[in-house]
Amino acid sequence: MRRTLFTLGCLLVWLVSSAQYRTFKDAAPMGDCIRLTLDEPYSEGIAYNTARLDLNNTLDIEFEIYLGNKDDLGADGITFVMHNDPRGFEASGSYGEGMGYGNMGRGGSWIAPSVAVEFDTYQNYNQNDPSYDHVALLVNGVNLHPGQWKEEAKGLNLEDDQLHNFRLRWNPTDQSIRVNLDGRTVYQGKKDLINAVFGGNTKVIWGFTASTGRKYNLQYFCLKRLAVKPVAPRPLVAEKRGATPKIGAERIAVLPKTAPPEKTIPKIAAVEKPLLPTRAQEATTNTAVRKRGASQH
Ligand SMILES: [Ca+2]
Ligand SMILES: [Ca+2]
Repeated sequence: MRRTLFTLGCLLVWLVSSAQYRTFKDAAPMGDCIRLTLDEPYSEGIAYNTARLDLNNTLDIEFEIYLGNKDDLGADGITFVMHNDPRGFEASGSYGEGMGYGNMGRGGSWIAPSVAVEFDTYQNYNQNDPSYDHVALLVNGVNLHPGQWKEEAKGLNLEDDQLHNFRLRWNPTDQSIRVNLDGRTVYQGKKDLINAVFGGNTKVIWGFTASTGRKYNLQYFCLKRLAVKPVAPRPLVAEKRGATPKIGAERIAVLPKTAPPEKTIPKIAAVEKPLLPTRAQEATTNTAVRKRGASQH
């Protein structure tokens, strides 16, 4: 269990270090965040975490994403992607409406096999995009989406110069996927990712892609947290930075409130139930033993 806890701790630490991401094209570390596109036309950036995720585990991933400050003149958006593309950590799609994920015949190829969540800020009619910013689940590098999150978000503008909270949860037991944006559920469904998308493979490369086109915005993401929970009888519980440990949780890993500089990351503080008797319990037990001993003599 201690080894598992240590492994979990490592995963949490990885999230606070931008050095754990491979970036290429226009992507580059930017403090605790990673820039994906420049605030320029025809920019494209990709960032992949260096550790693969195992879809046999329950995943809970959370990031902050920034999609720019230009609405009418902004484009194109960000995708969060998990893939097993033969190009590995070099996999990319096209700029523009491809968002670095799909293939629009502008260089690159679609990333596949894959599943992605797009945060699309530019309407492309041939991709069935609505006139406002939207979120959709994409598969195998195809940007066209028959449906998207829209009903409650008409008029949604993600290019508002604000960070937006993105959370994705995956449960292999019931194959459920849930995506939240700023606390609201924007996608909820079931999909056999392991077999229907990844052909039985469970290890996937994961990260972000983004691009601009004729219109553009600065776009980046910031590291938040990752909790990986093996589907096992004794679950682990991972909490946000600075969170108060929940009473009753068997094992809790807590990160410091503020992400420290990369080279001074402290050890993860572990809170565990005491396995040995306390001093008070020992004293009581010893007294009882002495009394029993005295009465026998
Ligand atoms: Ca679009
Ligand atoms: Ca917009």
